[in-house]
Amino acid sequence: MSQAHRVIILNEFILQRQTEYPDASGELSALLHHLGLAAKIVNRAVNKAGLIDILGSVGASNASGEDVKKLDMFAHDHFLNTLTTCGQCCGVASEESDDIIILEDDLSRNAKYVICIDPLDGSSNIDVNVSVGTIFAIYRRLSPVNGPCNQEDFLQTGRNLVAAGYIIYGSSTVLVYSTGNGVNAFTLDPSIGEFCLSHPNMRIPENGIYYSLNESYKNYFPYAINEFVEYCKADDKATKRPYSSRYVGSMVADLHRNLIKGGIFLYPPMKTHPRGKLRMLFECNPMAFIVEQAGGIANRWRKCHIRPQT
Ligand code: P6P
Repeated sequence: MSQAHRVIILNEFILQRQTEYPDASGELSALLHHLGLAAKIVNRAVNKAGLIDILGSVGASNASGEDVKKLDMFAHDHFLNTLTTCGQCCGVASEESDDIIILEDDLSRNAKYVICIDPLDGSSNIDVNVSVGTIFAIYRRLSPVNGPCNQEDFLQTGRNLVAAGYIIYGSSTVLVYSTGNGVNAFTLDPSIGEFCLSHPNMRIPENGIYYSLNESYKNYFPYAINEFVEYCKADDKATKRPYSSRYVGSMVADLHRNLIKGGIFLYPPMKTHPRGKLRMLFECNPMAFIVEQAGGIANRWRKCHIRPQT
């Protein structure tokens, strides 16, 4: 088979990239491999969600006050189980867990990485068969090895990220990640059960037509945001803009589209949420890392200036 058509599977790619770092120990490679393994298990459940008793709510809410779906907890349990047994991280912060999960076994307590994970982002879309995703962020621990990790290990700036990525469970299941040297995406081939390199060295297009935000909050947005949206909608003949609105309500799906087609995704702060809704640890930091690694720009809204609507 010609080199051009040879399939490169995730684990092969991870190991190939590891050779670029002579002093790499292989721990990060093993961690990424195990995330891919857990993703396959969650993917199988997401694809069967309508057939097995896994839809609907567990009747509880998470630390963010969001209704926890059964599939949220399934994803949390499987990613946590994989991360606990792989011995490559000393702790996990999950959006579905109120506290950090400290891994104390001999192997894990010596591991040098911690991971923040949103096991199933966009879960409000699960019951209506819209794409959802897992988001992960990997940091080097600040606490000394051979002891328990602590909160400071997780509360790091996004600039300290060692790696980040997401898995989108949609019409196909795609794992997208970066270790700081570009972004690569792998599409799951169910016939062989492997994530195969499908989008090498992803770059956000210079120009994109999509603007993506939940316009129902228009009356709560900063004035400048509404000005921007009106600019995109301007429809007089002379200045017809080529823009189009797309909003899934699942950050992974909205950002994955923009990564491939170009465009802007916004979740502005609002009068009701002056610091915005998206979680810094589980959504903003990892997704901003991916966007910037793909040549895009990511920005956190510092202050919420609400000018009176004229
Ligand atoms: P809204 C999902 O709950 C999420 O955190 C992101 O994935 C998504 O972009 C956003 O919230 C959707 O929020 O308020 O538009 O439903």
